[in-house]
Amino acid sequence: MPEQQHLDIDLHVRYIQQLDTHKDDLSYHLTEHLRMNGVYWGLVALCIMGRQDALDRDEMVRYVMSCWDEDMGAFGAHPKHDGHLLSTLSAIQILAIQDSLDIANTDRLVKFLLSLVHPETGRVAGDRWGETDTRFSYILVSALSLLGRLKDLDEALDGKGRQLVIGHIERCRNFDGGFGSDEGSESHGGQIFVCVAALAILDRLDLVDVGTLAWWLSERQLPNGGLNGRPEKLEDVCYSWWNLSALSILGKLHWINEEKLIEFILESQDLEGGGIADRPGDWVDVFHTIFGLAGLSMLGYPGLQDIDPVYCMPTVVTERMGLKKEFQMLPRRTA
Ligand code: GRG
Ligand code: ZN
Repeated sequence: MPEQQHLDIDLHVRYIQQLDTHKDDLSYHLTEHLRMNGVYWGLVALCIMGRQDALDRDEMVRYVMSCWDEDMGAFGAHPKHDGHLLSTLSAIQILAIQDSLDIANTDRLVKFLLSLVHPETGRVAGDRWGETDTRFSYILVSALSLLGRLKDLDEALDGKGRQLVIGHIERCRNFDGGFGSDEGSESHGGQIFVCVAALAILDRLDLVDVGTLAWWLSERQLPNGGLNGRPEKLEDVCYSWWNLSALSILGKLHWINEEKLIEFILESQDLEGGGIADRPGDWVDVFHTIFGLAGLSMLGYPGLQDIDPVYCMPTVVTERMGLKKEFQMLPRRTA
C-alpha cells in the first residue's frame, strides 16, 4: 500500500495569502459577488491551520467595514454592492473571529435580518427581492446568535418569530430524515447542514430523526472514501464539511470510515501550488480548501485546530463568545 500523503500546511497557507494578489485577472472581477465569502473561507482555513495571523487583521476588518450598505443596514459582498444575507453572515463571522464585532451596527443588522422572515410561512429570504431557501433560515439564526440577539426573534412577529422559523425548517424535513431547500425539495447534504445547525442553535434537535438521518448521511460515502451530497451523485470534498458537520452535531461522526475520507481529502490537495480541489486532479479553490481542512479537523487530523460544526468558526471563538453547543469531535491524533 502506498504511504499516505501528508497535509502540506505551509503550502496551503501561502496559497491563501496569494489569493488576493491577482487583481488584474478577469476571474478576480468575475468573482466580486463572492469576495466577502472568500475572505471568510480564507480566514477560517488559516485558523484551522493555526495561522490566523497570516493575513493582516486590521486590513481585513477595514475591508469588511467598507462593504457596509448604509441604505440596507447590511453588508454587501464588496464595496458598493447591495447588502445581502450571504455576505452579511460572512462579515459578522469575520468580525467575531477578529474580536471586532463591537464596531458593527448591531441594531441595524438585527432590523435587516428580522425583515427577511415571512410573517405567515416562516420562510426566510436572502434580501428584499425575496428568493427563499433554508440556507437563509440558518444564516438568520446564526447571525442573530453571533450578535447576541436571538431574543429579538422571539419578540418579532407578535412573539411568533422563533416558532415560525422552526416550523418552516420542520416542514422541509423528508421521509429519509434529511432536509431540502424548501418544503417538498429533495434532501441534500448542504441543506441538511443548514437545517440541523439552525435547529442546534435554537435548541430544537428533538425535531431531527437522528437514526434515519445519520444512516442516510453515512450512506453518502463512496468506495473511494469521498462523500456525495445525495444518492447517485459524485463525491466532492465540500461534503466533508456539509455532511460531516451534521454527523458531528448528531454525535455520529464515527458512522463513516474516517481513514478513507482522510485519504480522499489528502489526495485532493495540489501539492505544487497549494489548495484543495473538489476531487483528486481537479483545480483547487478556496471553498474546497476550507471545507477539506474543516473535514480533516473534525476527523482528528494531527496539527489542526478544532472547528465548531454549528457555526463553521474556530471552536475557541464560539467558546469565548459563550455560544458553543454540544457536538462530537474525533480525538486529535498525534503526528
Ligand atoms: C457558514 C459554512 C457556512 C455556510 C453559510 C450558504 C450556506 C450558509 C450554506 C450553503 C449550504 C449548501 C446548499 C451547500 C451545498 C453547496 C453545493 C456543493 C451545491 C452543489 O449542488 P449540486 O446540485 O451538486 O450542483 P451535487 O453534488 O448534488 O451534484
Ligand atoms: Zn463541492
